[in-house]
Amino acid sequence: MENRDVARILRETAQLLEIDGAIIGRYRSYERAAELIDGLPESVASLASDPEKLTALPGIGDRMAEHIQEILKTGDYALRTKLLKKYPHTILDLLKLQSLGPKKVAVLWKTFKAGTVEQVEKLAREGKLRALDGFGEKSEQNILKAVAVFQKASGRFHLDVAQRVADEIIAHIRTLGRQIEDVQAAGSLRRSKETVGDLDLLVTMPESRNKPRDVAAVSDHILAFPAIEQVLARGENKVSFILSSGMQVDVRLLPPSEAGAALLYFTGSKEHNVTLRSRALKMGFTLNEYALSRLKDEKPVASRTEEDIYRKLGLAWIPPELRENTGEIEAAETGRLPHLITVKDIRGDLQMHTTASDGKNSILEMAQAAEALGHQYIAFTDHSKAVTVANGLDEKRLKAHIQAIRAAQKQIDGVRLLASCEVDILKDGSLDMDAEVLAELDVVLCSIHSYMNLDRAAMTDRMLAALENPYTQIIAHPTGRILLRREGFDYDMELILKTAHEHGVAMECNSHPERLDLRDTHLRMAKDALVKIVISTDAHSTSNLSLIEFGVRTARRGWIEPKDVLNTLRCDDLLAALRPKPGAAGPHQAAPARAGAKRPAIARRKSRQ
Ligand code: DGT
Ligand code: CA
Ligand code: CA
Ligand code: ZN
Repeated sequence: MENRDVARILRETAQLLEIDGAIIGRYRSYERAAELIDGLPESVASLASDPEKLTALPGIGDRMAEHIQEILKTGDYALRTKLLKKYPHTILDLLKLQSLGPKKVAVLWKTFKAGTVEQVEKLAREGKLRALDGFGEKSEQNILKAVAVFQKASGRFHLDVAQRVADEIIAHIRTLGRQIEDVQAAGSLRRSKETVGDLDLLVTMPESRNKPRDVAAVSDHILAFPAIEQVLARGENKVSFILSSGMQVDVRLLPPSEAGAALLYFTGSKEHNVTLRSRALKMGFTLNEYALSRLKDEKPVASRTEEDIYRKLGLAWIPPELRENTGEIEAAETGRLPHLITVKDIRGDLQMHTTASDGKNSILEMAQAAEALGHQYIAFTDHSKAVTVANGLDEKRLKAHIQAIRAAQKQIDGVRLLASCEVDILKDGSLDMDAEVLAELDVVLCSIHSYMNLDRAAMTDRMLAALENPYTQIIAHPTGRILLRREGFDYDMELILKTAHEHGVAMECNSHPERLDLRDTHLRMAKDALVKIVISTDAHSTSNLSLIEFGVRTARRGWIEPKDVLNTLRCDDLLAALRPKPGAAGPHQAAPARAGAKRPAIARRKSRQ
């Protein structure tokens, strides 16, 4: 059990006790224990194996130590379970509403048995709260406002949205000019997590401008950002607010001497930080958001840059995307950190749509936009006929489309145009296109768009059948998830990856911010299974072509290196590395004569590099 789980159980017990009307001292002791355990550098589970170590912690007496042992042993706490028989778990959400403390929550429960945000919202709307003791018309209004903020703020945001908002706020803060030294994003955004809960921004103030007056001026400016709905906190070194979109933003103001320690701390992840802190302790240091310091005399030894701190801990600097405590610290210690892929390594885009199916732009428009981005090749992957809502192509229309792609190639020479199709994988795993037409394509991409709720066994069989089809070269958005909306398919990922490797089928990392599929952890599994990756945009318009950034950032979280990714290769090498088509000679088929013919424009591009 992790510290935070133990802390959560203790904290919830404290909150439930407070609602239940327990005496102050009683719930405070749970609250304090929760706080202590949350900030503990070592695992409370391992501490607890020696009971004396537990009671040696400040504020933990014999009784609390017993409670903690119970939680570690049973995974829960009897008093909490008992209180949850009396109150629904959702009552804890009410405490998150600004303007509702435990006393008022208790009144709402006693009077109306109201235990959810929705129930309280309804009561406030109907004007039923104003008559209660301690409430009034004004508090009804405040509750409705707080409910709106809660509903929006309880959500998470797609990575691209968070990045865009962060860029806007950072640009706003930068207009302060020399009043600040630097401003950057930390938190899950810097780690490129697929969704972001809130923004954590760090503003470094110049050494000479650290007086309260300067801090106040900077805070004033930050809080003048237009879209602010509610200011949550305004202190000496932090301002916090909620935007009208519901996104919360925490901005920390710091001196340059602490910038590295703060960046490290607020980038997280929490799990990475916890492990770093126990490493520091073992080496005779303490690590917090201000500095890495010597344990014996509290003398700071590193704080200005992250590199300094990692170095003092005997570690190489760790890219933020890897900071999830999944082996990156060991890798940094032994010089085995991966050389992560960057956007610059990408030479082409292997999934995009045109007006032939559901895209917004023509073949030529997409090609010109891709050329402007510096791509050397792109594959057109319009949908096949089963996807009727996307105006999918049947055999006849696909043949005509292939001809249109060949014709467009005559008008453009900076980028090689590959004929492909996003071929639907039907319910039984067969492909939605005749073999004869599949044979004509330069690349065959396959994906699922129907019967998404098959059970695990059926979905696994369906995927296996698709992989076994000799034409399948790439599986696009392999789990079909839509972030914040739809879970991915349920299938045996390990078996599918093993089979993909056996057949030489590559897996896509779809860059669309609503997909990011394969996801980080699956990408790492794929890499371990020696499955090749393709990072594509699935662009449905020219502007979507720049989404490749988010696929690359997700791939970095999956420890992916350029050598793992097929579209870091030059076009001919890519075509040779794809699964050989039926009838092609040898394990590494020569590119089809048509597509393999060297074009002078490509040769020129190559020689420029
Ligand atoms: P999010 O906002 O849910 O997408 O995820 P994060 O990782 O941005 O989390 P957030 O905003 O709660 O905190 C930002 C970073 O600050 C987090 O990654 C690590 C650090 N941090 C925050 N609270 C704690 C804590 O209680 N203990 C430790 N060790 N680190 C913390
Ligand atoms: Ca955050
Ligand atoms: Ca935060
Ligand atoms: Zn589409």
